[in-house]
Amino acid sequence: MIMMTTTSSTSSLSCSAQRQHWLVLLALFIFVASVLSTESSMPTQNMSHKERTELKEEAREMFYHAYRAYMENAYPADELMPLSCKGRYRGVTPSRGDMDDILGNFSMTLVDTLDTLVLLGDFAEFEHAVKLVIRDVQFDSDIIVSVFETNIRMVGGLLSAHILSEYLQKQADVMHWYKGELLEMARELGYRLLPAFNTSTGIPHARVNLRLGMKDPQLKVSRETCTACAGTILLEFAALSRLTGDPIFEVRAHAAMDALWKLRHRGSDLMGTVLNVHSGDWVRRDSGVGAGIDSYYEYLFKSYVLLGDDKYLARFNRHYNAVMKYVSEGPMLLDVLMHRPHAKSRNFMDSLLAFWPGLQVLSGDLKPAVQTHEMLYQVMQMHTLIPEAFTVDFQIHWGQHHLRPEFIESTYFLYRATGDHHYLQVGKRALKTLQQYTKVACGYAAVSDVRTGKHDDRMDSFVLSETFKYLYLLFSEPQDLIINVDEFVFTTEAHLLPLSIAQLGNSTFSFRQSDDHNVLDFMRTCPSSNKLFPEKVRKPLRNFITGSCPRTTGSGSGGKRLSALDFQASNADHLRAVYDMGITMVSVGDRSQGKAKSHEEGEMGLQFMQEMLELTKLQSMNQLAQLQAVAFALDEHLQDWTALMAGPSHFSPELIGEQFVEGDLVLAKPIRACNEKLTNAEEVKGKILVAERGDCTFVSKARLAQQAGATALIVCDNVPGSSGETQPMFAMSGDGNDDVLIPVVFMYSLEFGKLSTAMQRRPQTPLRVRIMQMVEFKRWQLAKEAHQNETAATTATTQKPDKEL
Ligand code: DMJ
Repeated sequence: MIMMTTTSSTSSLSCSAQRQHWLVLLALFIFVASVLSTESSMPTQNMSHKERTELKEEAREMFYHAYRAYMENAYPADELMPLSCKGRYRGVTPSRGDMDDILGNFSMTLVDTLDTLVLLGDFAEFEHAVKLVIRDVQFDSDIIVSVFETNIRMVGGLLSAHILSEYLQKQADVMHWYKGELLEMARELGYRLLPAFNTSTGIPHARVNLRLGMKDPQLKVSRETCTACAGTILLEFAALSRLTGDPIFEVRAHAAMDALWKLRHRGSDLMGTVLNVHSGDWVRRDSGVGAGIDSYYEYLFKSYVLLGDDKYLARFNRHYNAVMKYVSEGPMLLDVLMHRPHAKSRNFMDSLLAFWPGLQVLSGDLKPAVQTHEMLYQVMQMHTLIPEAFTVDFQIHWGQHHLRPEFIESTYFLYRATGDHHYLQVGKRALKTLQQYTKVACGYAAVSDVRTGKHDDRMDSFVLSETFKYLYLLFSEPQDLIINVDEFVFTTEAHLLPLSIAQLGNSTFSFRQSDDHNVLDFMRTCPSSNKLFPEKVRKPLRNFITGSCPRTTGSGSGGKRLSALDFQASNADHLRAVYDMGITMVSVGDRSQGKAKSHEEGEMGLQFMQEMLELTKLQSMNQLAQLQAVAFALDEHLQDWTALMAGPSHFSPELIGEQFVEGDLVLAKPIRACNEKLTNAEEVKGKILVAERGDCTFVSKARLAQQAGATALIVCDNVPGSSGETQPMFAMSGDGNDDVLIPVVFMYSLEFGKLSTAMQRRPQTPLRVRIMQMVEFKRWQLAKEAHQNETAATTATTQKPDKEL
């Protein structure tokens, strides 16, 4: 899944100007922490065997409720639409855009689900389903599909079903008619994906036409893919090669992994999220462990486990250390820029990263796994279902819930590693919540917004292949399962590939299994509950979320939130509002308690407090993002300046430290700056150009501005009402080329509206602005104020003797 910024057509260039004030403090502030511990730290109660068995059976029923709904109402479609209670077919059901690249009209949900039937011990249904797949599923369709999704869901599903069919033949004396048909289907599908690997880097295209390969005219412009998309191939392709004896798949997948490894940032060891498959240039340099990257890291580690090649462990360790150094912040995992790893690139986390604790468990790093899992559990309790994305203060960023497996997957691995019944209780809560909020008459429905609980007509195939599988596994005991899951690697889609695949070897692949890294031993070295006490790790985090300061959308009285910049200490309403926020202002009346000696010293005290507050703000800004500022003077004499928040870009030079660009503003004509030339190019020379978002890429607007001789470009949003106060600021992506030499910044509509109002106020005089780092603007202001205060103090002292005389 790649996150993209979107454009829409309307424009908003005006909004009432609002004067911003720096904080003026009239009393000494004492902050009263309003963080109260609400939960006791009682250790988790053990779950009885009876309850655990009941939950296991409930998980099984959940699976069948969804499976039957699909088989009876949707099969042979790829997915069930649980609200319409019918199948979703590519080219027939109204398109959802790129999201439909998952669908290939190849009965995806059934193929994805086959091995879950075996884990549930339902051999009869498994046999029936395998026969259906062999009879009905075909791949010769003129359809463009996602290479990544087709690999993990279809190739992985077919392979694990093949492996389990042969296993059942031997162990359960069934399916004697089976002659490897599923493996042949996997091989055929593998061949249909191969044309995507014909790139100069060896990194596969994101999409391929099942029948025409890359010859589909729609794929002519294809060049961008995500790191996870290209780096989540090897497990399935290696298994395919080892099982069929045809090395091509494994060779191609190794080459893709090698090419990706070369693209890591040599300084930080981090990867970006989107890249160009031909040039190998990064298109998005955001680096985290969630959407766009997640399973690349997972496959490095699991390739080592499955294939025994030490190089993958070494690579995983390099990336892992980098992630723990730059991305991990306590229990949180926050994206940074791969080339500027100390700069956070966004202030929200997506739900896909919930797989990370499970991977940490497998790699043996249990403590941070326990911590991140605990944070996610609290997010779940706070919003009932984990939203698709949530902010650093745990508010909803994207409200959808797609019934994803990642959190339950990590819960399962943590339980296996620790034996701590807390994880059974977490699983119970997750299960009951799914029952209460997502079960519908025809299966289980995703939720379009966890705030309203409104259902979405969508049940992805991973609900059956992963979500219910991990739930069932969590509550089952080894004797409940026909296979020993410890002898298998779970792919990213939870398909089972046996560790014994390594022994099959491959004629073209040099396979080394060193004594130092015995795979089975390694898999079993996870610390056990005897040595580690997850309760102790979780306990300090119990109130992690309740103890943070959630972003409020309105004041207690229902009005707009009072921001620090608007605060006026002489305003009684503001004083009441800060009091309501838990800030107590105490007027100290007794010298023994620290009363200022004189009015002047009181003033100094106030200044000191003000500086402290400013410094705190500066620090948090530094941490959050490399925020840019578009500053302009509020008066004609350029004395009183204010700054508006703006976002940087990945493709233009950064303004660092004291660097700034100052100039008069001029609006692009046409305003979107997407044509070949600006009609007011002459006027633009030497000025700061403003263009509106939309119709073409950010970087092409930048090139046009540069061509016309602008000294900088401000891109303003085209979504009315958008603001950096309510949505995260981001860095604009480029196309991997470094030809833009002027600074380019982005402003949301509300912020730009203030600039626009200032321009309109004096239509005859061009508005002069300064683009710089926000943190530098604050420093500049502080220095200016300090200088003014100093001058005022000197004047006062020189006047004093006269007065006293
Ligand atoms: C699944 O298809 C896989 O787990 C993939 O790696 C990530 N996304 C979905 C589930 O959320």
